[in-house]
Amino acid sequence: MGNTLITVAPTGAEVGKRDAPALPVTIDELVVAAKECEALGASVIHIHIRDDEAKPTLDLGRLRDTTEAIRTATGLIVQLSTGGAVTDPEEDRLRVLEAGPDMASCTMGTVNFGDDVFLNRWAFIVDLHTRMQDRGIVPEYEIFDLGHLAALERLLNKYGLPAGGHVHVDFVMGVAGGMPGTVEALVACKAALANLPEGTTFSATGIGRTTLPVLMASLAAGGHLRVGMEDTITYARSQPVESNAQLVARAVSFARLAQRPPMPPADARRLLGIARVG
Ligand code: KMH
Ligand code: ZN
Repeated sequence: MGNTLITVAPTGAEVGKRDAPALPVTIDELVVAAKECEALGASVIHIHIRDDEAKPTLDLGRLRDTTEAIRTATGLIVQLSTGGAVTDPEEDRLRVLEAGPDMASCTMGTVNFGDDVFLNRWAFIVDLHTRMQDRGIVPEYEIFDLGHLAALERLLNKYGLPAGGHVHVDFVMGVAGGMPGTVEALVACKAALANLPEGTTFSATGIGRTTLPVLMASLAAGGHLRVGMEDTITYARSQPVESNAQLVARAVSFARLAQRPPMPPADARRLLGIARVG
């Protein structure tokens, strides 16, 4: 087992600034969080942006400005979310790629998402995948359920490998409507990777109280980690998360205990097949 790639997902589209005042919602706040998390050992940042009212937006200008600001301030790999919020139309989600990130997320199927539906039609997935191939943007395939891995196998068989040639997936576990955040579910997902190209890597994140079991299971299974306030705003019972750095610091200590210390961004670029040097 190699070193651990740590992704920070600092903001997301669902948590309100009022519910979590430490949530980074402005570009300046995102830059501060990114620098702190990089210094601790994160190598990838999964970005959702907010508007002036701290509401989720996919405004292209702001996405470009954010990408540039993070690149100026850090060596982190910039991964923009094409998932956005459940209310975002497909054309806005596709336009995210025009901001020119190193990576972008690509969710591999529709899933119930709390009381909502996170819609990812097959034709939309194909469009995202092929546009990323054309633009040299490396996807992170988001897997909310076991069947999403079968969809990924079908996608790669029909449309070929992603930009960079390496396949990296992220198990997003514990969403109400998706797979549970359990060791058993993670092991089932890992077993299904046997149907994907050799060398496929995975990270995992557990939403809410599944954060810790998923983190420990992923480390034990040779996987990588995603943590951040997109996925959890409670550090421990009755203890709100103080910052994204606090979550990254905890992930780093677990990774070190597992003797799989954090992977620097340059190594992460090589692993993921990202051509651009940070
Ligand atoms: N906000 C969720 C509806 C992604 O970033 O690609 C979708 C999401 C996945 O967060
Ligand atoms: Zn996201």
